[in-house]
Amino acid sequence: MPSLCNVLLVVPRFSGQSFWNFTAACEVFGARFPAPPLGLITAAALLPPSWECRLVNRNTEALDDSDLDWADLVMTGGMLPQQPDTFRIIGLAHNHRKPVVVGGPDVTSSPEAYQAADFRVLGEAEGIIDAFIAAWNSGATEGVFEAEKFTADITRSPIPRFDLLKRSQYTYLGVQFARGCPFTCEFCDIIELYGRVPRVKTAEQMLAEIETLYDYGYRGHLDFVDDNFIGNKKAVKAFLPHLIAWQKAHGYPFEFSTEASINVADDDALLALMREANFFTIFVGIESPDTDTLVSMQKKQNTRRSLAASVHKIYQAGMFVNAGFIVGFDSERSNVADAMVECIEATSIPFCMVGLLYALPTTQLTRRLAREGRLYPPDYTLRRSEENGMGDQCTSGLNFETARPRRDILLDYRTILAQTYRADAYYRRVQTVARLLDRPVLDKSAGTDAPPACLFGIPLRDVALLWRLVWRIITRQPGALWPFGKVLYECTRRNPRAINYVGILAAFYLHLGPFSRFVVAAVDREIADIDAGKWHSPLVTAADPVELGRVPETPVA
Ligand code: B12
Ligand code: SF4
Repeated sequence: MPSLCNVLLVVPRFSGQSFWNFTAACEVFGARFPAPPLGLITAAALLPPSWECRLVNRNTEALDDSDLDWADLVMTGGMLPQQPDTFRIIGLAHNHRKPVVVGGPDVTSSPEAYQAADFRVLGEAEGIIDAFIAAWNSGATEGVFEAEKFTADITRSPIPRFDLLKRSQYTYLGVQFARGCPFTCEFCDIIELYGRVPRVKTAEQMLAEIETLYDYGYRGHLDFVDDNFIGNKKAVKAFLPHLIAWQKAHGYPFEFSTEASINVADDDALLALMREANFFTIFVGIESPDTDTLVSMQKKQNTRRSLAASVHKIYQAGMFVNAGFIVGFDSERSNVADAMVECIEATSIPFCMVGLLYALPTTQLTRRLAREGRLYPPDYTLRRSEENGMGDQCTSGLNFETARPRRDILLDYRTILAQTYRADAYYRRVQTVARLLDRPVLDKSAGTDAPPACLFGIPLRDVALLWRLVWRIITRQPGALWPFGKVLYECTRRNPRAINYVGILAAFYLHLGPFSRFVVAAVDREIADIDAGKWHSPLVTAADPVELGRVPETPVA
């Protein structure tokens, strides 16, 4: 007889204010949260079909007592900023006497933090979940199950349980083609969690996932959540023609985004394939404009090139670039603020995730800092995020003794944010994108969806979106109305195919403008605390005073 179990999957809340929550942009798109929990719904798909699953996402809805009463087992987990809420969920479940399984990247990186959970499933679930299921079926009430690293065969990964999602809650949905990345950036945990040899799904498997979403009626933005979509170029080039054929056969119902290393710009054939498949944006880790810093963080793929030329080439291939930048590296110089602002201007990237360096658990960086006696205890960040509602490395970074004085780094950081996210500066970059972005003309003739209702030839949905966007700019960001209007007007006349993307970037700014000011205020408070002698390094003890912001000369083991 098949085993029976009611499984309640609970997505923990992300903590506080974050660059990534995009609340105001979600409102424009009529959604509650940007992205769905792909890890949890993939794990759910690996459970026996006879087990019944329900999903509650604490970022979009309430977890009720009745949900917990229904469950035999609660499954939860996620990433570091979700840790505090995962602990809350464990507590709530235990109050209802329900056992809890925690899985996902954070428990994999820091299993010791989750001892309160009854079961911990570490690593990629494809490689280990069967061991947990067998233990549960044989009556086990606790256990730690650890997958062998980087060996999970993702060609056997099932179609995620997209049916568990309330799709209208999200601005976009995600799929995954590859796990792992061939590079070795010192601060990165991807290579420690998913390995350096990218493993990919088969084309049939990917198309089955995409077709499932299509059959559910989903259309629009689909994100390839890959660590580095082009990590295995040969495989991605073999896959893209299938994706293109599928898109053409279905009248291009999806437009894609992903994350890729900057060397994507070196490969014309790859860019052409991505264009034809209808990729419209890529997130690229630029990290620093300083070559020495890039070399010392082992990100050599970003050196020996003009970053601006590479980024503009991607615009001309039809995709706008979002980018990550980091402040706080040991080798950074005192001119970092000017150099980074210049780089952001020169590349004209509107959406820049400028964060403070954060030593994530299980990275080369963390191990080095620990060896050098510079790493702050893990509770440093959690305490800060709990106390101040701070959610990510914008406000909780620098969890180590910095090489340059901490105050100087913070000052540079706030300068970069303040300059980058002024409305005129942001929209100047949007204007360049609007001029350079060469979106393809897509043959949508094979589509079978009924044509959307239109007003003066514009789909009503787009009219409603534009209205919601403009209304919010008028009421919340009046200072951005003129620069936005100017770019929109010029784009309508010179490059109308880029209009949607001007709208998307303006929606992002509804979040990024106020968020940058929130971060600047938080940084100013920390600088004031340092000046007033109120900020203390967690490594400083009364018996062992260390000058603030100075690297100890004798490394502690
Ligand atoms: C897409 C993505 C994002 C997206 C959105 C994700 C979302 N759904 O909301 C965005 C860009 C917003 C984001 C932001 C951040 N992210 Co992120 N993100 C990813 C990425 C690239 C893919 C996530 C994904 O969908 N994976 C696909 C699924 C199938 O894989 P998976 O989650 O690992 O799930 C598998 C197993 O872990 C397991 N599993 C997962 N959950 C559960 C639960 C149970 C019960 C069980 C049994 C098993 C299980 O089963 C799955 C199948 O094997 C991952 C890296 C990666 N490859 O996963 C990083 C990753 C999760 N992010 C990470 C981090 C640090 C962040 C940030 C804090 C900083 C940053 N990188 O910008 C922010 C914080 C966001 C916030 N709001 O505060 C780290 C987490 C490290 C940690 N110790 O927790 C990762 C691992 C890598 C990285 N450095 O970016 N992220
Ligand atoms: S390129 Fe990106 S995913 Fe790859 S190791 Fe570097 S930071 Fe990590």
